[in-house]
Amino acid sequence: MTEIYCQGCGARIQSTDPGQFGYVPEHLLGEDTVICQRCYRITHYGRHELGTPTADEALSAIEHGLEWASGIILVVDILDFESGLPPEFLRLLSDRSLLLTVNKVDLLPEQVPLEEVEVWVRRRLKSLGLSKVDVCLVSALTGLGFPVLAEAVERLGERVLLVGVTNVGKSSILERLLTMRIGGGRRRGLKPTVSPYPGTTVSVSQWHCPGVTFADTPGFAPEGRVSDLVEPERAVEIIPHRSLTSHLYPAAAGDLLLIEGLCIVECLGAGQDGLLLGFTGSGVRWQKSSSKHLEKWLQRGSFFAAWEERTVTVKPGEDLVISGLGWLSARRSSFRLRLHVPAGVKHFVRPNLIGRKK
Ligand SMILES: Nc1nc2c(ncn2[C@@H]2O[C@H](COP(=O)(O)OP(=O)(O)OP(=O)(O)O)[C@@H](O)[C@H]2O)c(=O)[nH]1
Ligand SMILES: [Mg+2]
Repeated sequence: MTEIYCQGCGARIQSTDPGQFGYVPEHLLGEDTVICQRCYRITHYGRHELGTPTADEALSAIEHGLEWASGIILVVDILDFESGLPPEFLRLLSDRSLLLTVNKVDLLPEQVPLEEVEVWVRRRLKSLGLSKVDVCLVSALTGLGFPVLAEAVERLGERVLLVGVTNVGKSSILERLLTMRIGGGRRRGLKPTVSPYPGTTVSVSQWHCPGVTFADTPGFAPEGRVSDLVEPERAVEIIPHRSLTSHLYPAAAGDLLLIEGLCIVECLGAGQDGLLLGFTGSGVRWQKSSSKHLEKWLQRGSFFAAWEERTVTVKPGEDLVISGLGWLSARRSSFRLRLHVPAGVKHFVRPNLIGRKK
């Protein structure tokens, strides 16, 4: 019997185990069964079922896709840029030419010029040893940047693979590219399954268009993102979907900034009039307190098995990024900060993304 694959998530269709990916009840199996029950329920009811593929399953699907592909679109989320380029993932792509597609730029504040963001992206890539990649800034939500992306895709050959870490918008970008290539109607309403929960796409799904075949892949599971350490429902609140919010705090030694049980930033030292400007998704609450209450706040975050401390210096014009959560931008002064994060969470110091550049 020929195997059928779910067009939405790439899982092999089966009707033996509702607890596994690709399930379709037997009486619904037909020649044109192309969507599994999980994708149907995600798309129609916004449900999150059966979890996500394991990191190894995702990796093996990506490797399989890489062998097949003539060209690669590497998708990153502008709001979690560094987490989208983990070295262990880049090693898989090291001998391939890449079209880096920086998605979700609609979430940046309106006053941020995209030309400036592009310069910032190119500088960041250079510092990561990726100066040779082509770059496109897009929003799969609004369609911004897609004419340029579609033109760049023409140079990738006949087999184009979308890769990236989970939840950066690979399937959403593919959906827009498909609409540009073959229109919605001629796909009989079929589209790659998109959801706010990381880990939606399960395996490789291919989409044939005139002159090119696209393939979607599951997201590479990066290490060290706060959003991957919490329950899926909480992750959806943390990951910015509709907007980014900023929080401005004058900060001096002895101040604590609390990012809702997910991270505590202790100010050990700062110059005069120093300001910390925090950015996270709008579902994350911030609060200011004092170092003398540190123990109390750490205990409140005890749903994490362990916490870690890092001491970091952030200069004016730099951001301290907390992977999978957001970032703090130092203004007017250098800061000596002690970061309390759930064990394993990564942090980065980088030139600031938003605001005046040096
Ligand atoms: N604001 C905004 N949200 C976006 C954009 N692109 C995708 N999203 C949202 O980001 C979430 C993840 O999108 P997907 O397309 O499922 O991401 P993915 O990379 O395929 O995710 P996995 O299959 O889990 O690896 C969904 O809630 C999308 O609606 C964008 O340009 N702007
Ligand atoms: Mg996907």
